[in-house]
Amino acid sequence: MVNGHPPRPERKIIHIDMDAFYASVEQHDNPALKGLPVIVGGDPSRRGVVSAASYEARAFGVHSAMPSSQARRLCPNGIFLPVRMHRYREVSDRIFRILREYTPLVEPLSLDESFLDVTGSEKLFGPALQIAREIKRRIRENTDLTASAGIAPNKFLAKIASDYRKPDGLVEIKPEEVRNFLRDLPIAKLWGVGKSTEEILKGMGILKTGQLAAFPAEKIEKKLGNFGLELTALARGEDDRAVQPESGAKSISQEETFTPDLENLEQMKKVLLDQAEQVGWELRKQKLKGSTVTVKVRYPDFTLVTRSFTLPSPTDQGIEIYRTAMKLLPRTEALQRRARLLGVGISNLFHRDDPEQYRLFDSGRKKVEGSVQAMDRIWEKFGPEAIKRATLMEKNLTAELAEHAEAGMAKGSWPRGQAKKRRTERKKDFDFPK
Ligand code: TTP
Ligand code: MG
Ligand code: MG
Repeated sequence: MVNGHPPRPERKIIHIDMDAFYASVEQHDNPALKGLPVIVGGDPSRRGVVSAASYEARAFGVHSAMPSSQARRLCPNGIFLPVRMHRYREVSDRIFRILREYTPLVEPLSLDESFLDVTGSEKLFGPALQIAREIKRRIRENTDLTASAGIAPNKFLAKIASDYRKPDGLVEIKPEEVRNFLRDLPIAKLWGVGKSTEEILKGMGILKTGQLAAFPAEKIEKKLGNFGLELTALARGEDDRAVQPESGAKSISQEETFTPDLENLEQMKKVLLDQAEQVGWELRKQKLKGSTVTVKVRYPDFTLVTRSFTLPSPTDQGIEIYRTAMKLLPRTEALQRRARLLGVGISNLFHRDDPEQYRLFDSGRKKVEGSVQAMDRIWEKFGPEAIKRATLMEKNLTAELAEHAEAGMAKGSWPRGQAKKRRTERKKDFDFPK
C-alpha cells in the first residue's frame, strides 16, 4: 500500500482503429480499386480536402486534411472519390456490433475507432491479447477490412500501441514495458501537444517523452501550467481516465474544411444546403428525427463557434435543417471573418416511430414528408447530385418548408449553454490529435 491507498487493479484497455477506413471501404466495394492510390474527400477542383488516403496513395505523400488539389499534384494518377458517409456508417455499425460482444464498455471515438475496457472480460474470453486478435479476425471476416489494435494498461498507451504497427497491427504494451516504450517516443505523440506546445518543450531541450518524464514537474508547470502537469503524467505512462460507453447516436452532423477559406454567402449557402441534405438523408435512413439544429464555423484564426436553435417540433428534412442553418449563420461572424470550416448538425434525436412524438406533426408536414420520400428514392437510384438538383428545383416544397422553418423560429427557443455542451459532445466525435 502506498500512502494508505490500496494498489489499483491493473486494467486491460484495447484501442481499435480501422486502417485507411473510408478508402478501404471504397476498395472493398469496388475490388478493381484494390492496390491503387484511392483518395476519398472533397473535389480537387472545388477547394475540397482529403478525408482518407489508401496506403498506396500515402506512398505519394497524400494524407487526411490535405487540400485535394495538393493531393492531385502529388499523386496525379490518384483515384478521387466523394465521401459516402452513409456507407461508412453501415460498415461502422457492423464493427461496433462485434466489439460490444466482448464488453459493454465500448467508447466510440469516431466511426472507425474505439476504446474497450476488457479487464472484466478476460475470464470469459481469455487474455486481452487474444480478445484483440479475435476481434481483428472477426472484423476481417465480417467486413473484409483490416483493423489495428493496441492493448495497454490505459487509454493513452492503448492508442499509441494501435498506431505503432499500422496497418493490420497488433501491439501489446505490458505494464513492465511502459517505461521502455515511452523513452524514445516523440513528444508530438502526447495527447494535446500541438505545434506551439511542441516548440515550448523543444525550447527546454525536451524532444522525447522519456525526457519529459524525467524533467522536474515544477519547471514544466511554470511554463505550461496544469496542462504541463497532465503531459508529464502521460509521459510517465499515467492515465486514469475510464472508458466511457456511449449508447446510440447523440447527434448527426456534417462538416468540411476549406482551403482557401469560404468568403461569400453564395459559397456558404451551397455548402450548407449540401450538408443539410446529407444530414436529413442520414436521419431518415436511421429513422430518426432531431430538433436542435447547430451550425459550426471555424474562422481563419482557428477559433470555433457554434450556434444552435431548437425547433418547436422535430424534423428529418434536409431543407428545413438548411433553412434553420441559414438563420443561424448571421449569428456567427462567418461573413465578416470568412470560414475555414463550416458544418451543420442536429441533436435531440429520437426514433421516428415513437408515437408520443409523432403526435406533434401536423398534416402539412406529412405532405412535405411524402415529397421527400420520393426524393429519397431518386437519391438511392441516382446519387446525391441528382437529389440536389431536384431539391433546388422543388420551389414549392422549399417555400412550404420555409414557412415551417419561419414558424419554428418564432415559436422555438434558443437553448442556453448549447455551444458549450456541443463542444464537449463533439470531442467524442473527433480523433485525438496524433
Ligand atoms: P483515421 O483513423 O484517422 O484515419 P484512417 O482510418 O483513414 O487511416 P489510419 O487509421 O490507417 O491511419 O480516420 C478515420 C476516418 O475518418 C478516415 O478514413 C476518414 C475520416 N477522416 C476525415 O474525414 N478527416 C480527417 O482529417 C481524418 C484524420 C479522418
Ligand atoms: Mg483509422
Ligand atoms: Mg481513427
